[in-house]
Amino acid sequence: MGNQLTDMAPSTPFLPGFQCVHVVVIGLDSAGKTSLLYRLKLKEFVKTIPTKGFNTEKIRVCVGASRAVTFQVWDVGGQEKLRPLWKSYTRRTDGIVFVVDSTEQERVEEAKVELHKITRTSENQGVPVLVLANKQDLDSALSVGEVEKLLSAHELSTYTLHHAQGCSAVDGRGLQAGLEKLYEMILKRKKAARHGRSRRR
Ligand code: G3D
Ligand code: MG
Repeated sequence: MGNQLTDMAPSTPFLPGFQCVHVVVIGLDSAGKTSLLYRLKLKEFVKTIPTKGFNTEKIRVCVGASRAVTFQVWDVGGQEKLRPLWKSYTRRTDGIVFVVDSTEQERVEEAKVELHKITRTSENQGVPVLVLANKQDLDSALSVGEVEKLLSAHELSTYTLHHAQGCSAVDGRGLQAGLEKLYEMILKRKKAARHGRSRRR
C-alpha cells in the first residue's frame, strides 16, 4: 500500500492554529508504521510493502467531546540506509510517533538507540514523542511497560514530553487513545511556547 519514492522532505507550510498538526511516524523497518498509517486512514488492516521513500495521509481524528483535528501524517521508511533521512522529516514537526514491534525484543535495543538519537538532534528538542508498542494482538508481544523500560524512555530529555501506548494495526486498539495523548502534548508545548513569548514581550 502506498509508497512514494523520494527523499524530498515536506515543503508545504503546516496549517495554522491547532486544527491541523504535522506528525512524523518513524521506527525500525517492519515495526508496522505503514500498517498503522493505513489502519488510521482506511480503518482496516492492509497488506504493505517495504517503504523506500515515504507515505503521507491526512487523517481526521475526534479529540475530546466534539473537536475534530486533522493530522497530516508522514510515514518514513525505517531501513538502516533510510534513517539518516528522518531528520529532514522531523524538522519543524509538531510531534513524533515512534513505532516499535513489541514482538521483537532482540531489536528493541536498536530501536532505543535510534529513538534517543533522533530526539536529541537540536531541531527536535522538546518535540513531543508518542511511543507506539505495536502488534499487541500477538501473544508474544511485550507489554507497553516492558517496551517503555527497554527503550529507557525515562531518559528522554526533561524537555521532551512523551507517552507510551500499546496498539495494534490489525485491530486498531490503542490508536485513538495514543493520538489524543499526542495532541494533548502538542497543545501543551504550543501553549508553553506562546506563554514564553508573551512573557518576553
Ligand atoms: P513498516 O512500515 O514499519 O516497515 P509494515 O512495517 O507496516 O510494512 O509492517 C511490517 C509487517 O508487520 C507486515 O507483515 C505487517 O502486516 C505486520 N504488522 C504491522 N502491524 C501489525 C500488527 O499490529 N500486528 C501484527 N500481527 N502484524 C503487524 P509482513 O508479513 O507483510 O512482513
Ligand atoms: Mg513502511
